[in-house]
Amino acid sequence: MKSMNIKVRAFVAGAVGMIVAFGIVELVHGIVDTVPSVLVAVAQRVIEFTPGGFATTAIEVLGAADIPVLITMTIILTLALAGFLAYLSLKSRIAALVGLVVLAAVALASSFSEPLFAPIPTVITILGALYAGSFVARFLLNSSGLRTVEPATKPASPPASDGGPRLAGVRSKEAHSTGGIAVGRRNFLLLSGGAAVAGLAATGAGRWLGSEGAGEISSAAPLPVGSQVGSTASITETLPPPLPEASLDVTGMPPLITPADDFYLIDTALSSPRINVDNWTLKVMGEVDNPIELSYNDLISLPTREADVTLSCISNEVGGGLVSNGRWTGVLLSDVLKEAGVSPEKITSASEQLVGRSADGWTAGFPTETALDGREALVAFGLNESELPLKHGYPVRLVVPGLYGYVSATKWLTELELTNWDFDAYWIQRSWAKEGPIMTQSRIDTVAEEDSLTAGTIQIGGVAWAPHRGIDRVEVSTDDGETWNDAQLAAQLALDTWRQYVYDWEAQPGEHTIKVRATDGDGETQTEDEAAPHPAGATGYHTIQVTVA
Ligand SMILES: Nc1nc2c(c(=O)[nH]1)N[C@H]1C(S)=C(S)[C@@H](COP(=O)(O)O)O[C@H]1N2
Ligand SMILES: [Mo]
Repeated sequence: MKSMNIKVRAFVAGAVGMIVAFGIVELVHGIVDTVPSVLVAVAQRVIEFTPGGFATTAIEVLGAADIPVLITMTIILTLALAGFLAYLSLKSRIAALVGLVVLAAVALASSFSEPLFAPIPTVITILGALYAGSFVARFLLNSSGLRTVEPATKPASPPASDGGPRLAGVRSKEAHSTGGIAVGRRNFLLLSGGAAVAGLAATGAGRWLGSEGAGEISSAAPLPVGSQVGSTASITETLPPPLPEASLDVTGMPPLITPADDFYLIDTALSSPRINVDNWTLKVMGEVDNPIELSYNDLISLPTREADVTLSCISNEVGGGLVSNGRWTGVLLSDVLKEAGVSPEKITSASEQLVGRSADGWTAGFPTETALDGREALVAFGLNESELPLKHGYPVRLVVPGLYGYVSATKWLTELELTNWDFDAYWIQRSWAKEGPIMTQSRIDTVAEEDSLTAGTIQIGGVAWAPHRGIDRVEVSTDDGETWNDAQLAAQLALDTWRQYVYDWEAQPGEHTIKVRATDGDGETQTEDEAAPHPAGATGYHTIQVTVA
């Protein structure tokens, strides 16, 4: 059996030490909410510090996969770095120590930017984990005889043939009187593997414990409204179930109201802030007469209502899935602002922007006017008659009809600030358009390019949306836009929601290019000009090519 190269052994020892360190932090994080996951924290800082263009591309390209990809990259880089440091420690303890201090500094700084962290437990955990990790790495190095063998005690061994120093301990076990328990490759691998498994098990246990806790925090429980002891809350306005006429019975049509589990998901949070509703407050501050801080009970004591609102992400491609329709429960944003003394007449240039800020420091801003113009902008705490799911902003978020999520729909909401227009919120700083009205769009849902179609009646259907303007007309073309046919429309559920359409196409065999276009309630037909999502939202007609047999 050939000995393992020194470099490889040192590298493995360092990486294994890091796995152990990660395991310790993850385990503590799973038990203690206020000690952040250092992995998530570091990856989160990477997201925040990457230039907008890159972050944006990553989000567009990777979509929901951005989280696992980023975490995996962070893990690989950190393990590689730790391996290198272990190797470096063979040549210069000082250099390795400096590297370790830098690692500790990065871990601490990243964790300190996480929402809801507690400084002292976090410092103890991170330093403890790094100490334990380097102890394990050192033990593994010692077990290889790498760190303890003095040149004088080296047994006579053939000169290294690969240019590097040969591993002394591998062939001669008696040589290490200085404390190293020299082991062969098999035992080294066993020891390393054991330590790595322990680290991974700790990580798994931490993840499991953490997810248990998250389950308790938001289990999509029924809304607490009206059932809170000592609360005056009651739903003052509930909506009747959607009329049957609002839904078309066509195979492949998305449900009129998107189930919470299927609601599209976009945010920069690698792990959702876990907020205890008993400690949660909403501050209304900035240029207001009467700054206030509402508890959850204060909030739900205001008149509550339901509203059907379609939410869309500006990153949605034409024909894409980053759009969903929810039945939201909440308090009118205008009612919350009124509590702070805000009224339309008092808006000045100093207070013309309303900025929502989240527990994780994310921001979104839109014209204050929009909150007061009569639309059902909500400080929402419910989705589809249940509490907001953790990922969709539990306990409280904003929903503003007609605006893309990036300028309006702050999840895990903790602050509303009235300020001037100069303030640039999160995605504006990263080069997206300052204002984000949702573009009129339509999508073909019931027919896809890969479907095998046969001649006869084919139902081309889907959804069209222009939140707060409504949809007046949808047309379908089956000849690449030469001629257009009016689609049948379902009843409009609300001005702020999408609308289903269907066109019964008498299909002939051959190749066909199908297009759809919608006209909003103002009589404006969506533009044919194709634009990418960046910077102001995708435009163009959803187009598919089909073959009919
Ligand atoms: N705190 C926070 N809120 C946020 C975001 C975010 O990154 N952080 N993303 C916004 C964006 S870009 C969109 S499109 C919507 C998406 O809401 P959803 O995930 O509930 O569909 O949330 C908005 N609210
Ligand atoms: Mo978005």
